[in-house]
Amino acid sequence: MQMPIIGILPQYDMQRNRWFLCEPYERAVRAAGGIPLVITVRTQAQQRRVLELADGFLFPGGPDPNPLLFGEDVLPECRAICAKRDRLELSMLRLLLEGKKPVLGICRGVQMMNLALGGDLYQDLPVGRWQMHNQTAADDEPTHTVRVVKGSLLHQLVGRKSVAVNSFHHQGLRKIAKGCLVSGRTGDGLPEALEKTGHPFFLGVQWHPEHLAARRPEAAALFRGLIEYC
Ligand SMILES: [Mn+2]
Repeated sequence: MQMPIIGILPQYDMQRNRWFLCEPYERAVRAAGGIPLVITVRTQAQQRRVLELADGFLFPGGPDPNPLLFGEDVLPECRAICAKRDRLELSMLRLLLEGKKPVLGICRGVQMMNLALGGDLYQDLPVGRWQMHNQTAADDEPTHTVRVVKGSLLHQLVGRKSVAVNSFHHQGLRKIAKGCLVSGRTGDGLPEALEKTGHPFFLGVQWHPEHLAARRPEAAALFRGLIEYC
């Protein structure tokens, strides 16, 4: 499809009550040939209408999903929670699971995908037990590797057994939702990529390819894949 419309779920500034979107997401979508369309609608009828309108969807990074969503009380290690985003994104993901339109989730995005399908999260990845996942290095500096499962969608897109990625998360995928494949993991076994089997393109990654896409073809490939599957 020529110039597909990519519906992007926005971020939310809770101090100023503003929806916003960090530029690298929309830049990466445009560079891959898509037209970014930021979605803030909230009723389910409005969401269904937007679902018809957009050809593919992007769920970006953000604060911690509320652990109550997977039946756990909030631990002290859990950080900011944005109920507005939790509600909108879960609802949109559930609607998207009924169809076959391509969906790419980034960081919080992959966590919400796992929750929407019935999985859960570690509320915190303590340093010492896990390798460093909340880097202080620059946004576009890879700091850990992810081993890619042969034959997965991720493997098809990046074309390699391992990718070097950046990492800005302190939570992680714990119980993996039924019907999903962990297509990328770190050396210490943390899931970093999730795909839904039987869906042409329902892929989430725990890293931030939008910061890497300008210089690294294997990061740009995720956005190109999203556009190509539209
Ligand atoms: Mn990581």
